[in-house]
Amino acid sequence: MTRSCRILGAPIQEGASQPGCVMGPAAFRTAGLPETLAELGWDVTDLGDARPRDLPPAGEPDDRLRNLAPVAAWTEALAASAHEMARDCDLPIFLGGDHSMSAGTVSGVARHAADLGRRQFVLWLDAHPDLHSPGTTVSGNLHGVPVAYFTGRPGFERFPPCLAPVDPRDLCMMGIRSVDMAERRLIADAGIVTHDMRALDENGVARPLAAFLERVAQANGRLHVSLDVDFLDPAIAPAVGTTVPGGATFREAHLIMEMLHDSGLVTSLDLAELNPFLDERARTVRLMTDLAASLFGRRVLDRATGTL
Ligand code: NNH
Ligand code: MN
Ligand code: MN
Ligand code: MN
Repeated sequence: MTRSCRILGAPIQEGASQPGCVMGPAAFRTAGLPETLAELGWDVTDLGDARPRDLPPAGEPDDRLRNLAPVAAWTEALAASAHEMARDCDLPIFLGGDHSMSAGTVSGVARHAADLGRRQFVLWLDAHPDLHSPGTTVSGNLHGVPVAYFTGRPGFERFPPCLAPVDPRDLCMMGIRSVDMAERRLIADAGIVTHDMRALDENGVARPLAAFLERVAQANGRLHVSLDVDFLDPAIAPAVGTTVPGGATFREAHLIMEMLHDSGLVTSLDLAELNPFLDERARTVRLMTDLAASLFGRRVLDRATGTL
């Protein structure tokens, strides 16, 4: 049976410190992402780009939190779209856009899981845990807060209410290697399963991921995957404002996507933080598109028969 995918651009850049993520959705389309997924046998509909109905102007120079009003407006708009898209297709994709987009996308898909009486799991692939609250962020950049928002942490009074918070125990983080003090405490206190880069060096990606997927399957959960470009090593993925050395390799990232495909568990995907202004001959957007293709079923050899 043909599976359906809807694609929505989320050209938000107000959550990041540097401009450029606004060009992310256009770069993914230029790289042929919708066509690539269609060639893999998916029924693909590109819904174009989202935009909040009333988008407050960026910049509040007196405020410690950069662009709070526009990020809150984007959160509301993306949550509404994500809720509908989760209902209307098998696997919605959200093309970022900086990672503040995920406050909206994850809270929206989690609402649909709650409608179905199912648990929403989240695989967070990132150099950063993005667990700050407006009260703890040091940088004031709101791409550092989406996980705290969609897990229902306090301090988000100026955001729309998070209607179906994700249980922090249903989160799994991989690739983490830049953690601020407040986030460190929260990871320990909330019991968030976190495979930092050292853990991946020691254990590889396959075992920790298989264990998490087993938990999702046992719970009959739905699974959202949020892929931040800076999960990848900057040597292979330079198009991101917050590069951190020592990230995932090409094969580690593809293996994760291949295993996710084979699990059949993924119900939504974010491609976040692509800043095409910082790319080199489109290598990052091509790699991100190829990773999405692996998650949607592209493979080297058929695992069952060993033939091409
Ligand atoms: N923790 C830092 C901050 O709050 C970095 C967040 N930047 C990201 N997150 N790119 O993925 O500013
Ligand atoms: Mn992030
Ligand atoms: Mn619903
Ligand atoms: Mn990051």
